[in-house]
Amino acid sequence: MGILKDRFKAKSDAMAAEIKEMIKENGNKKIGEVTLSQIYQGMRGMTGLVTETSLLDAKEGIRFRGYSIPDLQKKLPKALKGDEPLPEGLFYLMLIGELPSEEDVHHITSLLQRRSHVPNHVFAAIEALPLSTHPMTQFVVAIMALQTESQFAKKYAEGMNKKDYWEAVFDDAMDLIARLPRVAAYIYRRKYKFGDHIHPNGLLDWAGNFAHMLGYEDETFKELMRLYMTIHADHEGGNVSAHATHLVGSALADPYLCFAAGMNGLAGPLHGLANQEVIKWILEMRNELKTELPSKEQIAEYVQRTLQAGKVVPGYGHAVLRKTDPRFSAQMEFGKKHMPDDPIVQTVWNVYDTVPPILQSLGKIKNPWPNVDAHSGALLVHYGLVEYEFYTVLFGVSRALGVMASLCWDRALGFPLERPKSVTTELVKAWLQGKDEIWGD
Ligand code: CMX
Repeated sequence: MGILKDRFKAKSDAMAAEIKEMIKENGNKKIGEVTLSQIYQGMRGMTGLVTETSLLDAKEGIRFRGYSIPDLQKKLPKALKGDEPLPEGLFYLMLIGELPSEEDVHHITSLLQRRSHVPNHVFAAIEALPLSTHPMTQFVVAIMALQTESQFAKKYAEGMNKKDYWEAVFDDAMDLIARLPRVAAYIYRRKYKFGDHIHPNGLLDWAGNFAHMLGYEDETFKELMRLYMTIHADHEGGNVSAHATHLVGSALADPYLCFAAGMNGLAGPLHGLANQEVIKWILEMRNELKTELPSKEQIAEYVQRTLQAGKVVPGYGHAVLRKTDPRFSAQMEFGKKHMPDDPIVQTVWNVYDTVPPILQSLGKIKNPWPNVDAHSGALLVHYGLVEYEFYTVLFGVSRALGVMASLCWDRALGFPLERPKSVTTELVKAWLQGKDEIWGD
């Protein structure tokens, strides 16, 4: 086995033994109660999953193995002359649970380079789709085409011992992460750059090479990709993309099938598609108002019109967070450092000054603050990546790091099939009248 696999095996064996003991001693202890509104309203606040890679605090934001985004920016290894963390380092942290050394990160970069070959039939599957196909649909089709390469699926068909599941999942996870930038860049260049594809550069890090294959050679764009790939990677386990990946994996579907499921969820406008919706909304506002830099008064009026039309203000609100998303703040810092005078970036900041009090005044929105998607598009537009329908694919490439690390843990810890109980409203009504009970299993 390789160094990374050996370390993961040692960590996960120890954790599996600890959890077994913990369940034996404490398995009947109760964690909270479930209310009727929770089962009707998206299970908000209901603890029901274990995800080792990161933890979301409503007031503080995300921590990856205990480290906040500013911590990661300080403590994770960086590219030569770079300031932003290398996402390979975050992957190591999520998988192993410890900060990586420079050498560990180089090891992951070269592992990913070695595994990055994409078979021709994957490109053929993408080419079979009309050019007008949404990039997220092309992405999911490509992931499904890659599934022919699954080690887990092959070994399971041959009759694998359940003790070996984790290793086949680990191999698939690494292969998938390695191949995604090439697939995503292919979709981008096919759809928006007349199929003028760019070969990978084996000397670059994972995110730097992704930027290169997309066709953006500016060093600060590469830095943006390193930051972007780091901050979008994981947001604990209950969000739609992470939960869908985990749920499908619980049926022992291979990592390609699981990741495709997660990406179908990410493509929803209340989740990852919000990043395209934000920039679309800003561009429409600028067009309608015929100005590059709308005033705060104009923005406030446009927000009211959006709400009156029965739409959400994209990029604002969150199911768990109750403050400005630190992923938004990290991107704002990047904007202040590299492009403080860009009108679209300034518009994002003016929207930030304007929207929260308006949403707050409605009285029903639990979190009036911006989430990660409120900022990302403006930074990309600055570098000329204006094709906003592609933005969720970038999010998806990054999200692979978190959900694949988690899937390795799921199989290493032997998590079973996920199968919560559902009820009918008929049963709920009978239960409210004391005529029936809500069965526990
Ligand atoms: N604009 C207008 N209304 C909003 C709103 C927003 N940004 N955020 C929440 N609301 C509304 C809800 O639609 C809901 O309205 P109804 O009661 O009429 O149905 C009400 O406020 C209460 O919602 P909530 O409890 O505060 O929020 P939820 O946990 O139900 O939803 C989220 C969270 C993210 C889906 C929601 O805030 C939203 O739709 N935001 C805009 C889309 C967005 O930015 N999504 C990206 C999230 C981050 C990500 O996953 O990438």
